[in-house]
Amino acid sequence: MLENNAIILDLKFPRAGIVAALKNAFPGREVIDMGDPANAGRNLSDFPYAVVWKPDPSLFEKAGDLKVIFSGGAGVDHILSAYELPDLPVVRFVDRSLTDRMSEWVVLQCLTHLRGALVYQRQQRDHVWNELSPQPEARDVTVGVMGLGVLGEDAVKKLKVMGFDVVGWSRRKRQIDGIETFDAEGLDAFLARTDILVGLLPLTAETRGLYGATLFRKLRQGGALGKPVFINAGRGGSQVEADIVAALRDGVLGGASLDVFETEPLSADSPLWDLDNVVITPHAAAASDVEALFRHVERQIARFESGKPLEHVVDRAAGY
Ligand code: NDP
Ligand code: OXD
Repeated sequence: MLENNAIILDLKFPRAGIVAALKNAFPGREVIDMGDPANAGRNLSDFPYAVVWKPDPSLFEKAGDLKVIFSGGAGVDHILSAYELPDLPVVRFVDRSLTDRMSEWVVLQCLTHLRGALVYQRQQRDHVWNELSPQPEARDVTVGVMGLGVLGEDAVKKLKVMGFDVVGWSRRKRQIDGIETFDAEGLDAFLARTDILVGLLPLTAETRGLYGATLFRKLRQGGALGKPVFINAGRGGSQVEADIVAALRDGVLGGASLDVFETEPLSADSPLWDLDNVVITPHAAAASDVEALFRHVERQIARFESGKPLEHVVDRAAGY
């Protein structure tokens, strides 16, 4: 057992959820909640654990004796890319509720584009009764998922249950029952099969700016939806928004659903807001449930303090 077993929290999440979840979390440990103004200026130099989401830039300098850093979300780009991090284990958040929510969002967006929901919404607003025909079935449409990690693997399985033809792409070749998979080398073949592209990649040096004009032109044209659709809930830094807008205007893409953006919040003057065939959600595809996050941190600290290996440790070289 460490002499000081306290936890620093620096989570830029809604306060009410944090305060409520803290009532029953971390028994027997001091929690220094940096969201509480009473802790401003507190000496953080000898605390072993930090749980962070977009932390204050000076946190890692001030907390010089950390042993483990816990990310408040599944993605870790908010810490890996922004700070000179000490060489410590970074544990990311992996949780059933987060995974389920992401798959709900992905399936919803694929069905939205499959069933012409945006067109029907406009028609309803204009009091127009007009059936879109022909209506393709899910089995006529290939959804290609980029990123087959915790979230991508769950999403491909649930898309399959909905009847879609599903293919997947990841850095290393993955085996998933019933899903044709491609590795990094197979990108062009994967894109040529894909009618609806779903991005569930982490943001790393390799994935930055990946979803741009060159990639969109490689997607299948003339499939059951006519034009390909781009859906992204990974990270906005992987997409080039000017290219998305141009591809939608030029008919290279037929639609898009975006939960993440190059800069968040999305600027009020972005042309994306006003394109008919675009769904925008405010980085809300799969929010972290704070109670579940604290339970996950408690489990990992218990492992760490009893000498067991931590789970979900980020590969710092790969960046995710
Ligand atoms: P994982 O680390 O479990 O999976 C990442 C996947 O991406 C792996 O399959 C990995 O390949 C693949 N990958 C990484 N880099 C490359 C690359 N250069 N080329 C090809 N494939 C690559 O992450 P999760 O599934 O848990 O989460 C994915 C991302 O989703 C998070 O990093 C976060 O950015 C985002 N997210 C967004 C949320 C939202 O609300 N919008 C909520 C939660 C997460 P391999 O299998 O070979 O390692
Ligand atoms: C995450 C996110 O990474 O919410 O968990 O984006």
